[in-house]
Amino acid sequence: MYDLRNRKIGIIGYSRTGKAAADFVKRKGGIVYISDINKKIEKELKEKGYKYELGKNSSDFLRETELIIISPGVKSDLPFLKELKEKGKKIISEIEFASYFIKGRIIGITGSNGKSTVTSLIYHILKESGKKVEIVGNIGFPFIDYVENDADYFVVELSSFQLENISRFKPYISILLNVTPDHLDRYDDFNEYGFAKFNIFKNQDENDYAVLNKEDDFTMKNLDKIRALKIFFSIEKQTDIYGKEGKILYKGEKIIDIKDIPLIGIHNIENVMAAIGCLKIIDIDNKKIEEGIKTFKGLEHRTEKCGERNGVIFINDSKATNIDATYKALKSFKSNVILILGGKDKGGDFASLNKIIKERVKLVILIGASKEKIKKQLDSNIPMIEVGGMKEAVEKSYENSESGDVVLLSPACASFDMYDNFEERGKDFKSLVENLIREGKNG
Ligand code: UMA
Ligand code: ADP
Repeated sequence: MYDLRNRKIGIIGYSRTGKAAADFVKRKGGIVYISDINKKIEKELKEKGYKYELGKNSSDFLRETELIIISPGVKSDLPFLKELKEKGKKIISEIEFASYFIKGRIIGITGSNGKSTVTSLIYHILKESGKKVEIVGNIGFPFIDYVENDADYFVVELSSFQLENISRFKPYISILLNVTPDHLDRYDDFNEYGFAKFNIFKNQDENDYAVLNKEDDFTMKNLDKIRALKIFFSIEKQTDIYGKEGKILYKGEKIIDIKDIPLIGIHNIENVMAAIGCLKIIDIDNKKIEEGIKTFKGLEHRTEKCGERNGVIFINDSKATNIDATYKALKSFKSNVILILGGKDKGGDFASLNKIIKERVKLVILIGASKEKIKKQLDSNIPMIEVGGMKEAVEKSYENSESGDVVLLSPACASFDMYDNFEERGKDFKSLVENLIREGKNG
């Protein structure tokens, strides 16, 4: 336990993470220094009695501080951070800071896609099994807000951004679901991104565990960097956790029939396998795992069925903010898909969707800021139309559909060109679909 009394703690970024960290430091008697490029937060900072600099982030303002907590949205390679490091300042992420104050064990979940689903599923089953457990991290609940709760396990969703600045953070169980291109607007290249994720293993030793995807190339190429005991899952090969004759097996024992998994898509079978790996390490019994999977509702905005009109099914996959998530969503439907694609590009290569689009998609509806780039990268013989916004996208999708089709919003892009976040985008889509269905009933 770290004594924060009268310690000068710098916090870079004052949004969800920074606010939570500042509240904690203040409560523990520390002196808070906030640095944020956003000028609009001055009133709140004054009221709280924090020291602050707004409109910029400078090394000069933070020079008096002893420890600096950096928000995940702030890039780690900014010049002022380099200056601070040269002055010997310790810069850590909020998950590292939080880990100094907990008694329970950390289950860390990272990967390009599936983190929130697996984090929620593990939390659900541990809770149902009577464990004292908290769900925290990138999923939207800053870890530091929960450190004083009495928990056996903290199930922590971890982004590559959070993992960039750790020094002692050490999960008991680390899960790496997959490493596929994402956030290439923040990283120089794919390797840099992948190795940020690999930081999850950095402090683990032979007494810890790593749950790994045998089908993931980046993971398999870098196994030598993992000291923890390895447990593998695979949808293709026989390994610790795998599928056989319609069942998921753990070291030969049946856990669940695949048909009983209430989530759509092969990617969710992988997610269930990863969760099983973790739950078996902490000795949850097979019956509880099976029941927990069956009663897991899935998360909003992830291949979520949100309506049907005249045999046309609408799926909201607004959380698909990168190419692989959209690829996996398309793999979940055999054919007759009308795909709504586009938004704010994160540097992905849309050409890698050409093959699966040709196999399964009858029409692509392009929306958002990346329309032109996508149009250039997709093969010109793929039927595509451009629309002005989500309302038109939903209207056109229905006009062009027939019974048996699936209208899939799976944008492969961030939402920030049109919305505040992916949740708003998904909600907008769902309410437009609801209207369409209501119109159908009324007329
Ligand atoms: N800021 C600066 N200087 C900069 C950049 C930003 O001062 O150079 C300031 C901004 O003005 C703002 C603050 O920093 O006030 C923003 O901080 P933030 O972007 O870290 O946002 P938080 O609200 O603290 O949310 C973060 C995560 N956001 C990001 O990683 C971008 C949330 O993940 C997370 O839920 C939350 O912490 C709680 O842990 C969101 C996310 O999009 C969901 N994550 C990415 C993803 O899932 O793909 C990684
Ligand atoms: P994350 O928290 O990593 O963004 P989510 O569980 O929120 O993951 O899912 C994000 C998107 O990725 C959704 O579109 C979802 O359908 C898709 N997805 C979920 N699990 C996987 C997986 N294992 N592999 C690829 N895509 C996935």
